[in-house]
Amino acid sequence: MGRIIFHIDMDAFFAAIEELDNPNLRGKPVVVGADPKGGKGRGVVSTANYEARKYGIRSAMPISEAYRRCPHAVFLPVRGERYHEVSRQIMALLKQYTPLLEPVSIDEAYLDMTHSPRLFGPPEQVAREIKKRIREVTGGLTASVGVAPNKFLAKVASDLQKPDGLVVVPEDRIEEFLWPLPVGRLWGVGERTEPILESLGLRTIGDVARTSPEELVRRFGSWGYQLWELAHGRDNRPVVPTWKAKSISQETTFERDIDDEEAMVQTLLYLADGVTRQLRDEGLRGRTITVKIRLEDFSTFTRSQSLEVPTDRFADVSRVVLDLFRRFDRRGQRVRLLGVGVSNFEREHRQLTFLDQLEESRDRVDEIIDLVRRKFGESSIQRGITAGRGKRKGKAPG
Ligand code: TTP
Ligand code: MG
Repeated sequence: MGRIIFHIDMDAFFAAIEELDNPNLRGKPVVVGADPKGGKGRGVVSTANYEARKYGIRSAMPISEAYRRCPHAVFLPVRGERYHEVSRQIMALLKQYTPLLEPVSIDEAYLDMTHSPRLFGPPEQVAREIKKRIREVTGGLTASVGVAPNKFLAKVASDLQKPDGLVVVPEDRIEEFLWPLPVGRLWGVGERTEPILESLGLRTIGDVARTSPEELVRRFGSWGYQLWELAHGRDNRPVVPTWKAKSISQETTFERDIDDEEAMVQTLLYLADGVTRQLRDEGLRGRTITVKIRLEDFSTFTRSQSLEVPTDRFADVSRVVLDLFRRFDRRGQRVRLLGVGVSNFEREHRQLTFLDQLEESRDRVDEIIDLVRRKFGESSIQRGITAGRGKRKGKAPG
């Protein structure tokens, strides 16, 4: 049997929270991000609600352009603390469905539901229940859910009927689902690659799947082979819960390649904030800080620096991030993507929840016993073969 992966992504997350906290905003175009200063502002859009998207306003677009497109929109500053509070509520809820939960960003996570005891009945039913529970715990936010045999397909599926969507891709209908979709749905294919693929006569994902992999490798290098695999709906990447992760990172691809240093700095700080919050939520501290930069010609660079002392502090990470970024010479090129990561964790500092630890030590009896003893005291558990022999303290059972 194949896997059952859920991808859950909140709808217009920051803007939806603003609407939740201020119902007067409903029905109006809402843009969350930098201050537009009457069209002269610098920086970018964090997100826009669906009303504002009708004007073509998108995440990571210059705020000045958003203002030009819709000057009468309600422009609001980012309230990070509040959004993270809601994010934590949602992640805690999702964790009740499986410990194999991989948060990808503030409003998005993969769940491997294959062996989840919560998966009674058809996955679609559980997906519906999750959507309903998210609405309840947040006080009214909607999520879109994709259910599929792997991460790539689940992510495509969750995006397909946004907002408030639910799309299930059964294992035996992958081609039927995937092949009619435009190439832009493939990972890494954006505004710039799409025309290149189209010039080769490749408009749909099915077109890519029917091209020879050699041809794609010749044009795009090893990425071409990945494209071909994805076009066949193949993706073996496991869902990696944070407690198993080697690094925590977040990245943003800009709607258009950007040249505005201020917007780059704003984005790096946003990413550093997200990554360090995630570290703290998980009780992790890392020594190595990495910045990822993809330029307009797709060349991709990473720059890392290690600290003496592992950290989970925004101040430490953002300082190194900005330093690495300022030392990077982009030779006048525009920036397409920015990422921030922290790795090289100091394991002793992990403060896992008891259930996490149990899950991590599945199949390892010794660790489980150690764990229970640490938690509930030496005499709380005995191995089968030694039970009854040791000196019992307290009341003997039965
Ligand atoms: P997304 O899930 O990409 O966007 P969204 O939830 O606003 O809308 P959608 O319904 O299409 O999922 O990102 C989640 C939040 O992250 C978003 O509300 C704001 C923030 N964000 C930024 O601040 N900058 C960015 O470039 C992006 C993409 C998101
Ligand atoms: Mg979202």
